[in-house]
Amino acid sequence: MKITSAKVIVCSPGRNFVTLKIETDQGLTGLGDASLNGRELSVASYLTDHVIPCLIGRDAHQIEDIWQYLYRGAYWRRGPVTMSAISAVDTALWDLKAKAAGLPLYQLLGGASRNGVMVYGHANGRDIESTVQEVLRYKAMGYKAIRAQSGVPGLEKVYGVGRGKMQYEPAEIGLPPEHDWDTGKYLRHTPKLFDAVRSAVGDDIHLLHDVHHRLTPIEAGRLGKDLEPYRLFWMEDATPAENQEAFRLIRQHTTTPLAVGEIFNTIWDCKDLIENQLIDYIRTTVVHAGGITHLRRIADLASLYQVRTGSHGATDLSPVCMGAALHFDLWVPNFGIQEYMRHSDETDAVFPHAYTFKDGFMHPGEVPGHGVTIDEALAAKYPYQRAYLPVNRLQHDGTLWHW
Ligand code: CS2
Ligand code: MG
Repeated sequence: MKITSAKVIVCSPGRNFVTLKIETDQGLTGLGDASLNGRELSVASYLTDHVIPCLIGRDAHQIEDIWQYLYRGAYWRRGPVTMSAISAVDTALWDLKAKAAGLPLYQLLGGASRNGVMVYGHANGRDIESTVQEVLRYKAMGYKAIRAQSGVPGLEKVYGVGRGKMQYEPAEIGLPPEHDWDTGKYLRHTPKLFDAVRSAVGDDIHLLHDVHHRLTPIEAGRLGKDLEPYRLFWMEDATPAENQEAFRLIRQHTTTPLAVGEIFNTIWDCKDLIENQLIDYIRTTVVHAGGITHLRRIADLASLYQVRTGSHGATDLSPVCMGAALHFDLWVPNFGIQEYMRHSDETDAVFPHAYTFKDGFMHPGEVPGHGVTIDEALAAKYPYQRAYLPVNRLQHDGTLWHW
């Protein structure tokens, strides 16, 4: 099955997405997500200007050889732009191979290991009371796992508090919005949030929280200890993870499970965390960590240390990524949970898909491939608009902090 052409589709149905479409001499097409929030055009160019010319004429069935060609052959290895481009090619090739076989993608990986994929929803609010109400609303929708994020008294804007819609999208058109940050206010507030949420929602709902890289290791240890009475499913991105060793300090102070990895793009970013059992869930994704091919390697390493998967699934990862991720999730033996931040209606219309949600679980569907397509005519009606993620500055002195 020869690759005859490939193209990049950039569109913005409510937010920016980059999609790679590969066509073959057997009339089959494959899709891969290449969206990198705030740096979309870099990946689009990497694919169009540097990758696609090398794909034409290759055998689409040679997924591994093409992966190695793009990874080792680039000389300049790793990084979010390079790996998002490789991920998109890999995902499109797995889509093609499954279509050629007439099978849903999960069957090529090893078949279903579970009945469905447990996902978590995103409850957020300006204050504790509104967040509690949102958590109860998600419980009523059937979610078994719910992430809770709230505004912090004394801070105007914080990560995770949306603009009142089901889909939380932090990127804004124009230059990066600047948020104030104060760790003390956050550390005093968050245990109160979970005291109220756990009391309201009961013991059977899994509760999650995203610290979003904003604490030092010892502060993360303190928060993890303060949250122990509320038995979180995980505390995510507790501290910036370039220094994987930093998680050892957190581990020394708390038994609250730790999740990290949505911004990782290869196994090398998490090798030490996993081998030293410094985390409990690895959040790497199909779109940013080398596609299905590399994500399987990460999951297999994690399984040796009882680390489970918990892939990122925010609105800035397209339905193409979500579809492929659900096939991966249905198969992977050491599955933990899948993030599911619902996309907008415009996005869902541009990306028709076979996956479904019911009572807190999702299924990728049974159609050949990963089950997600793109309506190119509709996509063309939503042109790209440059948008940026926010930055944080410390409220007391303006130091540029972690957002
Ligand atoms: C967050 C994301 O969903 C999450 O866990 O960390 O919303 C993240 O902020 C965005 O994906 C950044 O583009
Ligand atoms: Mg996160």
